[in-house]
Amino acid sequence: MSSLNSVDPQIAELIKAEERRQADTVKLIASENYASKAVLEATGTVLTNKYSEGYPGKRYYEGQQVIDQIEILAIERAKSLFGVNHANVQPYSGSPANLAIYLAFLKPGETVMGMGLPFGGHLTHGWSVSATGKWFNPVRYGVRQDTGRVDMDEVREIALRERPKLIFCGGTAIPRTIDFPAFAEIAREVGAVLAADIAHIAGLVAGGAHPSPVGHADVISTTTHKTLRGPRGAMLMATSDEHATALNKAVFPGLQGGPHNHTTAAIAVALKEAATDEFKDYARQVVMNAQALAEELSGRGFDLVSGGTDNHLILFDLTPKGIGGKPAAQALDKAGLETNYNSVPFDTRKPFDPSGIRIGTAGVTSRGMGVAEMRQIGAWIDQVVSAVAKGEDEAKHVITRVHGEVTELTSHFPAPGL
Ligand code: DSN
Repeated sequence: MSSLNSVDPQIAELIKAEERRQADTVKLIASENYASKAVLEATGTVLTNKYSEGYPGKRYYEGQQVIDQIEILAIERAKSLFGVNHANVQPYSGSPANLAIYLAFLKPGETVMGMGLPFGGHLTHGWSVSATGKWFNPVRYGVRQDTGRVDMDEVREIALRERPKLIFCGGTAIPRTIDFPAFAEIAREVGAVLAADIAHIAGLVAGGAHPSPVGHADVISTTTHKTLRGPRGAMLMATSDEHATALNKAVFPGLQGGPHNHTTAAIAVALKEAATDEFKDYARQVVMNAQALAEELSGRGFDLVSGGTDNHLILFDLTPKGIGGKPAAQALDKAGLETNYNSVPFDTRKPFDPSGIRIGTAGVTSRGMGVAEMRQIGAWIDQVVSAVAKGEDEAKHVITRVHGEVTELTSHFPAPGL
């Protein structure tokens, strides 16, 4: 970063500080990962200088000789990796990608059915504070209180009653396998478009560690930076020409201007990496690690939503531990264990001070950590949470000790890209 160091040493120092923080921390945020050095290099290039409104072969600016090739490579790699006929790699991130689905298939005021945010859905699946909840008519499904899992009979009942034009499956805090065939059957029965939001599990789908929505969902939306381990970005995929045309028009000119070509190139790189056998092993290990960590936490008295996990994600309710999710997450962060506080289904507390914590194993698995390290991390989470529930003095001592142990562990597992 020699130029950055001399032009803007303040920003250069802050970037270095963030890199050190990422290196020394156990990243347990379920939606984050470490992009490879190759992905990072592609994002920091002259591609950022170019405007390319339109699509390959049909642009509104000249000078697309190289950009077209890059975007075509990204599209072809997405199609081959996920087994779809069409891919749009231009959405700036997950929320714009999902908004494009609305623009493609719904008129304002029409009905969308999605999982409620506190049950694990996403804001853009029709939650009230989102444009998607304000401009459309949202109806919601959740999970059963006794199992913590989606009840497909209930989903069908709501769909038959409300007749949504669009159904979203998938979300941001779902620890269990998404039943794409069952959602597809319901969508067909009520004549709705089925959108599978696989943002969290895209890497697992690509690596064969979660069933694919292809052949079931009409459209698939994903971010590219979670388990897929690419740059911040998103993609929309479809099998039929008709859906693909509608999505393309919705992304551009419907919602966006020029695509971020540096991101497109980095997406292409990440898709190439995700097509390797090594990535398949990674995806399998992410799930094995999550299951080991879930078992450790469960054995230590943590109340896991749905009792465990099938994917990379674990959501737990701290009510039995006598502490809220927020103070627990803040204490864990001080100890070098990075998580996020999160609502749990049927939460009685507010979203900014909820009962739960959400964690995931995508990042730690990218660093090469395995089951033994997951058991250690589970023990640290328990020690910090139990200490902070007892009071500040006890917590200080434990946080200092765990922080030292975390730094020692992370020094043996260098993170990709750092
Ligand atoms: N922020 C993402 C997540 O953490 O799941 C969703 O937008």
